[in-house]
Parts: sequence; structure tokens; C-alpha cells
Amino acid sequence: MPATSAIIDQLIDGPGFVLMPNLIDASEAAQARSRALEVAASPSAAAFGKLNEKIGQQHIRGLLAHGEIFERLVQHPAIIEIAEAMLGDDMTLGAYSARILYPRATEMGVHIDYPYWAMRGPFTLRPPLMTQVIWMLQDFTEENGATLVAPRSQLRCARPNREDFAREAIKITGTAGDAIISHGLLWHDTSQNHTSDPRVALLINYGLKVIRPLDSEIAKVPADVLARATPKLRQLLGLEFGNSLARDLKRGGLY
Ligand SMILES: O=C(O)CCC(=O)C(=O)O
Repeated sequence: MPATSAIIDQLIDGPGFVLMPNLIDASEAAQARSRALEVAASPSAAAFGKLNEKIGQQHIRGLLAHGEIFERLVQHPAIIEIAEAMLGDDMTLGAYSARILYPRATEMGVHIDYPYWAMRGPFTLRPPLMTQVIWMLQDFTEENGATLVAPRSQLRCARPNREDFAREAIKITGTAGDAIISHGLLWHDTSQNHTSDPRVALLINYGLKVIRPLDSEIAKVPADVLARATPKLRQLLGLEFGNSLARDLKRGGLY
């Protein structure tokens, strides 16, 4: 892998995304994939991730309640290093979910990520407000719904334009255990799943600590998960906000 500073340059001033290969092995990716599918099929799934029949996709939130593997993946050291270089070592989690594209799923629609889409603008590249990570829990192929991105579109600092996106978008294919990391202003979409297998990805929204999380339930994790949470997971859940502010105040010479 290139050095962290080179990756940050690519995320901000270059293509806007980087494919990080082989961060976990295929068996760990497969384990996370089957757990996500199990949760999606459970009777309680409607509470945290309804199927969108129109596009054939299901979006499952609240992953931290559904298995230790999801705790590990959200704090993978290689991902954390890059995301913190973008957002600071007090960044927090804005959302953490699985996106399942069932056979015949269609695009979800080109978009930029939260908080950008919830802002009036104008948008600025710096400081980045958000970084998205897409974990490939199986190979992403030309046929199964691999993520589409328009390289360098973050540089426009604008909401997506469908015609431009259709002209410029490329598919990011990769292998189970790879992850895509991107600037929140990058225009992106899912593609169609023409295979007979669901395509499963984990989506992580890391953001500046001062941004309200997209998922208002993000810090509501089960007591056993909280009890074993590492300092990093506590930070991601916003539970170290006070300590972080104390550090900011000190740095600013206020106390
Ligand atoms: O699942 C993907 O390939 C991308 C999904 C995505 O960008 C999103 O849900 O915001």
C-alpha cells in the first residue's frame, strides 16, 4: 500500500477513492457476509432494515448489536489510520450498516454522502467532513452490483448530475476482504446485480466529531458490547466526546 499521506492526496485531490486490497481474508469476509444475511432474514429485521422492493435492496442498520465481527471491522487498524488522517483521531461513527443487493437489484441512485447531502452548501473539499468505507464481503464483479464512482467528482464540490455521472462512472471491482475508502463528496451509486447471489457490503460513515451522526441510534449498542468496547470503539461511538473537547480547549489555550 502507498504511504498514508499519498492515500490522503488521492482521496482529496486525486480520484477521490482508493481500493485497499486484502485487509481481511476471504473467510472472515464470508463470515461477516453470512451473518449480515442471517440478520436480514430474521423476523426482527423490519425494525432496523426493511427491504426496498422497488430497487431490490436491503439496508441493515445497528450492526454493532449483531456480532463481534462487526466490532472488529469498524475498527480495522488500516482503515482507522486513513480515516483518522482525514478526520482526526477523535473522529466518530455517523452510520454503520450492511447493504444487500438481491438478484435483479437496480441502482440506488447517484449520491454524495451524509452530511453533505443534508447541507445547503456551498461544499468545500477541505476539511473533509466525512469518509466512507465500503467493505467487500465477497468479490465485487462486473455483474453483481459493484460500486460505481465518478473519479475526481469530489473536486466539483457539488451535488451529482445524473448525465455527467452516466458518462464518467466506472465500476470498482475487487476481491472479498478489500475495502473502498472515499471522500464523502465523491459521486457514487450501486450497480445492477445480474447474478443469482445477493451482493453484500458493509458501509461505514466516519465523520468529524462535531457532526451529528446520521444514525441517531448509533450509540445504542447492547450492554455486553459496551462493556468490552475498546477505547477506539468508545471514541467511534462518541463516548469520549467530553475528553476530546477538553483536549481541544487545552490546545486552544483556553484553560
Ligand atoms: O453498496 C454500495 O456499493 C454503495 C452504497 C452506498 O454508497 C450507500 O449506501 O451510501
